[in-house]
Amino acid sequence: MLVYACLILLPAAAALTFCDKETLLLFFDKIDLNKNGKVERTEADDVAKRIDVSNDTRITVDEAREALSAVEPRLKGKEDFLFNFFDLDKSGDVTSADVDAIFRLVDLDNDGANAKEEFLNFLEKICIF
Ligand SMILES: *[C@@H]1O[C@H](CO)[C@@H](O)[C@H](O)[C@H]1NC(C)=O
Ligand SMILES: [Ca+2]
Ligand SMILES: [Ca+2]
Ligand SMILES: [Ca+2]
Repeated sequence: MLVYACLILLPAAAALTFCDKETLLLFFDKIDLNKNGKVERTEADDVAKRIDVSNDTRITVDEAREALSAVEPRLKGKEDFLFNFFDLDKSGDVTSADVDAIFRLVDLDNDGANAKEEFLNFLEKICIF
């Protein structure tokens, strides 16, 4: 009952999904550029800009395949998983709308940053491991 109550608070786009937790946490640590244990919006936007090779403010799956492993070599081969995970609205590209949605879902204390604990909490709700 409690689990059900949590799930209906999430938008359909963030429905239960298979997750590679190790990859997600590796990526989280990589986006946390100043290593304070939280992903601030500016950090998320900076990393998104690096992956957005064409500079059109949207990340395509081709750009993810091309540029993600430059952010962190160990993410090689995980590009499609990460792309699909973060394309929350399933529009076929990762945009600021997806990043907005992630922050709304993860940043429960509303301080403008996704703390690692908040991120883990989010994964517990939506991931099948
Ligand atoms: C995108 O922006 C970066 C940084 O400003 C620049 O180095 C790069 O050449 C730009 N790429 C394109 C395709 O315009
Ligand atoms: Ca940080
Ligand atoms: Ca999207
Ligand atoms: Ca927070």
